[in-house]
Amino acid sequence: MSTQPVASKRIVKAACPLDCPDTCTMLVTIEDGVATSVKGDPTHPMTAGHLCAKMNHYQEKVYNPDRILYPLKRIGPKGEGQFARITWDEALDEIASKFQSIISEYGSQAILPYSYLGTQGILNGLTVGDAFFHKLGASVSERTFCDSGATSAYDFTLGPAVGLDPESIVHSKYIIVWGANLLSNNLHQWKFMTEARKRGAKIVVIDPIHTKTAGQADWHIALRPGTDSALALGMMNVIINENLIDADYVDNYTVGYSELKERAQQFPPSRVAEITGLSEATITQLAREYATTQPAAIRVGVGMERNRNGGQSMRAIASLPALVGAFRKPGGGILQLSLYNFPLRWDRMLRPDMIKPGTRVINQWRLGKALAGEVEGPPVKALVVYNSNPVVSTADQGGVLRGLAREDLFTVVSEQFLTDTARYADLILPATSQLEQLDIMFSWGHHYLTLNQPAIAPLGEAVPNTEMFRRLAERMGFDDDCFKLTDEQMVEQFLEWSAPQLQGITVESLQETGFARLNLPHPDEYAPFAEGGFPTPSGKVELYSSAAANGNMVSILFREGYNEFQPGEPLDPLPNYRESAELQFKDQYPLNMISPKSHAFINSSFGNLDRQRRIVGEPHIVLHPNDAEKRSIQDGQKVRMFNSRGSMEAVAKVNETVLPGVVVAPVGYWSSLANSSTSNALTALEYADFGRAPTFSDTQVEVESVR
Ligand SMILES: Nc1nc2c(c(=O)[nH]1)N[C@H]1C(S)=C(S)[C@@H](COP(=O)(O)OP(=O)(O)OC[C@H]3O[C@@H](n4cnc5c(=O)[nH]c(N)nc54)[C@H](O)[C@@H]3O)O[C@H]1N2
Ligand SMILES: Nc1nc2c(c(=O)[nH]1)N[C@H]1C(S)=C(S)[C@@H](COP(=O)(O)OP(=O)(O)OC[C@H]3O[C@@H](n4cnc5c(=O)[nH]c(N)nc54)[C@H](O)[C@@H]3O)O[C@H]1N2
Ligand code: SF4
Ligand SMILES: [Mo]
Repeated sequence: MSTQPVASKRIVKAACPLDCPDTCTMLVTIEDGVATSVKGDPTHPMTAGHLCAKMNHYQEKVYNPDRILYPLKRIGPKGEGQFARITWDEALDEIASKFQSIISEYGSQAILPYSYLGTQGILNGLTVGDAFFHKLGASVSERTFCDSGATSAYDFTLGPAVGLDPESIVHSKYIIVWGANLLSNNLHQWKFMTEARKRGAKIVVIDPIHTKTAGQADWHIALRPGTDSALALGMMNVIINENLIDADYVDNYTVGYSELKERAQQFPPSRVAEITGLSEATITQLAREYATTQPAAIRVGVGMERNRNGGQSMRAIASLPALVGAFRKPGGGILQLSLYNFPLRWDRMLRPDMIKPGTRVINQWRLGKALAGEVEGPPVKALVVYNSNPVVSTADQGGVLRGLAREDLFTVVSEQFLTDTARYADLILPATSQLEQLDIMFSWGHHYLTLNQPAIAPLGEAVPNTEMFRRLAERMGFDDDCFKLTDEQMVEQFLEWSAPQLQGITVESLQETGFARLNLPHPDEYAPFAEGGFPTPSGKVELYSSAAANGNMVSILFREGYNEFQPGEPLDPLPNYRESAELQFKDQYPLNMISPKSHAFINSSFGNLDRQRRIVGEPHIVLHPNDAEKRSIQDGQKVRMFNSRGSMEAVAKVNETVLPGVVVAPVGYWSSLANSSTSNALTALEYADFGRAPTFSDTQVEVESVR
């Protein structure tokens, strides 16, 4: 009798690594050492057994034959994608010797790191590498291209505070989804809203596009992009003049009501209708329903911050709940980033104490300018990119590509795939996927801490970002303790910096359960601001912000562990609306381009994978039939979209999901696969009003057919 080997099968608890608010808990099936399926954990209250179109078949991405699994050195011209395998030792030697010669000739600030959230683990995400570059004396990379304006505005108004537990939204009676496309970008929030609807709530979506989410709402309000602050001020005008305010809440828990009241008088529905393109009746009805249907919830996305009014829009929207007393009950208030409730010691992770005094700061949105030498200080001679694909995700694509093509620039890219950016690298270092690494994850869309346990051994010679920096630090001779910590020690250390929210959560307990709710009140009882107590200087909602009157701010999340105030840049202390400066180009470029997220990509990640490309379809832009007709453009036709900054080609989709005058160019397509530039070849470079946020929705363009 022969014995058949028994196939080994086990399930590993892991966490989705993507820059998505949902941070799902994943169950990875391992058969004979191979990951054969990745599914959502049914016991996680948000994940509830389902992942999304991006992660459902994650094992296909992990084992994709295009994965970069070994260090590579460029052997052809920059950008052509010809590389040869080398050893880790050779790669590290070359990096160390290039760094040393650049430092001796130009100084250490000639080295520029560039990273974001390809993975958002506490170990391998936003903070990894900062200590290394600070020790090296490299230029500091300022990461403000996602949510920094809205977060700074939120801090000014409510303090770095979470207004709502995402799960408590089941208790809301009125829900406004404001500039967020939940069904694509924050899928697991939706079921709490539909549960609220079953219990009688109305769901309103405010978005210039008739998105999937707008299609499922009870009411879609399609306003012109960049006019949200005017709409919110118009709502205030109605709420105040019709005496729908919660006077008791306003008296006790806000400052600056009389100033705000005066400002709101400048925004009667008639004026707001002209600015937003909405009818007066819509503005009035929205204000009345919102004020009188309590508890009311507002879920803000990042979508509405990306214009020159982004910060003031957030100030105005964040002021609404206090005016109507929405914070009084669970399910009432506002939700931006639940992240604030995680006891993240940014200072300990980002190590701003290691920055050499006087080191220059280069904002990531200006990478093209920095590479062209249009910054103060020494030229950028070395660029190290990890967790990011700036050719697709940053403005001034033409400038970035010209910079990356510079023969005298030494570029190192740590990647899983040969992205549009990696094609320009001199050296590529192979990065592990989430299944191959240990991490611990916060969330910006719920209150659960998740442990990502490694499910398989690293493929080829890929390493986690943490290991890459351990190797680089060793090669550069850095011997501070922080460069020697193992991943396991980093997880332990994170849990040891314990704050009340983490009490009772241990590595062992997380290994067992995969995730744990922070020690916070149950969502059914979660109303932390029922009686004020906001973490602002006054302890109240700052309708008038004295801090804003004194200067601008870049919030702690984006600025090396501290809130940076800029006293020289006073802001309007009251919410306001200004017309987009880009409208000066309206005659030549009459259409307003917005570039939202794609359903099956996450930023540019997955942009090279067949399964997701089939879902998203070929590179396209969406035009309103009136605008298409004026330009004799038919649905399905190839078009060129252009402005003074650049141009791209794509297929036109002509339909009424967009407003007349607006054109939609979803982000995430790879130039190398699209055979064309992509939306960031055209986007505006100016900063928004708050937090040096980008203004890429303030982009005027023209479209013509390609024959
Ligand atoms: N026009 C326009 N521009 C935008 C946006 C927009 O909506 N429109 N959105 C902005 C926003 S909100 C954001 S957050 C940014 C996002 O910009 P990025 O953070 O640059 O996002 P991605 O383009 O997805 O690039 C992430 C890269 O990291 C790689 N990666 C994944 N995991 C790892 C890992 O563990 N290690 C290493 N070394 N690499 C890894 C992935 O393969 C991928 O190539 O884009 C911004 N730019
Ligand atoms: N599938 C998928 N999910 C993602 C991502 C992805 O790339 N793909 N990216 C992740 C990241 S990094 C982020 S930051 C989040 C972003 O999540 P969201 O904020 O939901 O992202 P967007 O799709 O950029 O914008 C949301 C909506 O805002 C609308 N919008 C644009 N301009 C305005 C405006 O001026 N006012 C109003 N009211 N609405 C406006 C857009 O039409 C869009 O439908 O999603 C995360 N999740
Ligand atoms: S991308 Fe978001 S929704 Fe999809 S599995 Fe990851 S965390 Fe969940
Ligand atoms: Mo983002």
